[in-house]
Amino acid sequence: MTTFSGNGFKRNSINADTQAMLEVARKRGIETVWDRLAKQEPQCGYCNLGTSCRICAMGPCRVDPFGDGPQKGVCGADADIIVARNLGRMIAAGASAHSDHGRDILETLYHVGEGKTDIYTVTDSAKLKRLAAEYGIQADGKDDKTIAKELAWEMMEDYGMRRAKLPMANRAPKVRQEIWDKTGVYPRGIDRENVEMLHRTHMGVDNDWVNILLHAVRTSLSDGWGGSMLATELSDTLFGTPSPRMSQVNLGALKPDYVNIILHGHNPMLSEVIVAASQDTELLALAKKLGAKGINLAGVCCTGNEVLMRKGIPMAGNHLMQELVIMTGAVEVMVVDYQCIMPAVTETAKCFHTKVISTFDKAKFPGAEHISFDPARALQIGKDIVRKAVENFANRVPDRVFIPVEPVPMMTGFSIEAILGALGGTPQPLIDAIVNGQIRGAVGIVGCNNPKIKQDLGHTELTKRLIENDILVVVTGCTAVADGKAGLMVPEAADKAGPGLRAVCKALGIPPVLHLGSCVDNTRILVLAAALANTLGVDISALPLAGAAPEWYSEKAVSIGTYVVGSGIFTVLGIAPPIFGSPNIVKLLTEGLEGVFGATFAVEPDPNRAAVLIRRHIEKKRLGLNLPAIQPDEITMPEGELALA
Ligand code: BF8
Ligand code: SF4
Repeated sequence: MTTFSGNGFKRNSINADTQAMLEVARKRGIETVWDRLAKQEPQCGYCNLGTSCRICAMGPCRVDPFGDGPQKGVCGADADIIVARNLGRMIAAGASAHSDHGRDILETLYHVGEGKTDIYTVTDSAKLKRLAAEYGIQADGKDDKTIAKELAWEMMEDYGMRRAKLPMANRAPKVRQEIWDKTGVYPRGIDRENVEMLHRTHMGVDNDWVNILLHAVRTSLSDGWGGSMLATELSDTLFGTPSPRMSQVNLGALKPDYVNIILHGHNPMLSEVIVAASQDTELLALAKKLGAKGINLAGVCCTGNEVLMRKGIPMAGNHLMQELVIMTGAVEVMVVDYQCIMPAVTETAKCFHTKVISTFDKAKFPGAEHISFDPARALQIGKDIVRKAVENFANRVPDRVFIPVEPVPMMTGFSIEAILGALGGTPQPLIDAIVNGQIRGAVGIVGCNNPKIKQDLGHTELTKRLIENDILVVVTGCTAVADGKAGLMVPEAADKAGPGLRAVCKALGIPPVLHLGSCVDNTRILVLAAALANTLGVDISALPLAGAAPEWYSEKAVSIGTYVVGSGIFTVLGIAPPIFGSPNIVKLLTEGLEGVFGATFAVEPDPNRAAVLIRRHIEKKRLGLNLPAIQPDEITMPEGELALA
């Protein structure tokens, strides 16, 4: 597989802020993720193919499917079994990460119900009541606290083994649910599917690679239609359902004369409280006394997306920016919760006055100060953290502060409720625009940064090609930050879209690229797809939709990609997953799944080529629905030099 780490900062990122900070890193001899990747190269070929196994102590084993080396591990597992087991475990880890995040939010809802928190409350009472109805809870005459407690108690069952079916999976079209029933992948308990995945992939349990992969799909569905969906819905219930608003993105989100606090990770519980604590008059007065103009918050990764969507807090950067943010010398505290936080951040912080504060007992970082988060004392903990940041402003070295760029505006806050609101309350105008061909279809571009691909190139090039082709793009996670930095998420970016999409965006005053939130909020895409399919009376797989993860790195992204395909949406990956040691599994995932779930994966690192694959797929689906369409094979691959070459 081609990698694009290369030498020279311009090969590492398309962004001026990244390039400027990499120059700082070079001058000061600070190691970054790109340096560490270079030291790892060449990376293990067996691991890249997915054919190494260290599940048991008879190993570690490697099988060599294309050479003269061993064809089986010590236990007799061949390439198919080893690749399937490894992939199943990746999906279980990703699904567990999302779902355990959901569990933390769920426990907070329960605490709210019991009156055991100092700040949390139900913010979206209407959503609470809708969820209660979905779970068969009688809400009439009950106050929000009582409903919250009863709903949380019911939802706790989603994690266990009493359910035959996860209730929120019922949001999928009936015909999709029948596919899940027929193939035996209808998700039951969230924890159950994850534990069963680990059980099946113990040595000597499930040795049928197809059977392993079917359970991997079931596990991912328990994430998409379970743990992640619950995390999104309950975060909206507690902290408010997002609505469109303007904010800013890139390293310019830091302010030179302010106390800067970076919110990094995924769980919005603490960051929401820090937003409140940063407005505390006593702390603001202290900041002024110490010479700061005020207290400024900025996000990194998905905690950033959560507070950007709901509060308009600016976003300093996506995944590959986490070390570089500290190198501005302008960060007093980086507060971390969990997921995607490189252990390297505490090393980088040692070169500056920045304090890293870890907050969840399940995610400790050597070199960080740990303040144990407790929902019962959340506001007090938030204030303690903000105070530490304010006091640390005194330790800042002004000569070292370097914020290389001005921030770029971006529009955020497109929950499904907000999208429907912009459309006048029903999905019909969007359906009409798709039916008449003004909009050809819609694509969710999601996922990470990966230093193997020039930062943000995959996201932004694919996005540009799709909107030029009148394809509406919805984004989450690090893609949202990439497209925001590239100026694609303001209403004026409609000028970069094809004529049909441009007209729709201008009429509604929205960008051609809509920010749906963090990575758990990919479930908003499932809900939107289900709503469109249900309105049209078809399955999700019949719709002109696709997914893409151009720069993915995380196990969570593998779970997302799998539940998206398992829900009937074709998905293109920009980084090859570790499956190519098993031609059988490659064939199943890229062709065979079509006959089972009505959707497949494709792997295409070049965003221009990925755009062509997606455009062809969308036109094929349009033909299937008898909508005006172009013959898919009339859409050709671009000639000449590829964008990534
Ligand atoms: O959950 S996109 S690098 S930050 S894994 Fe992580 Fe990937 Fe970013 Fe959010 Ni999602
Ligand atoms: Fe080797 Fe089999 Fe053990 Fe894996 S499970 S390490 S292939 S013996």
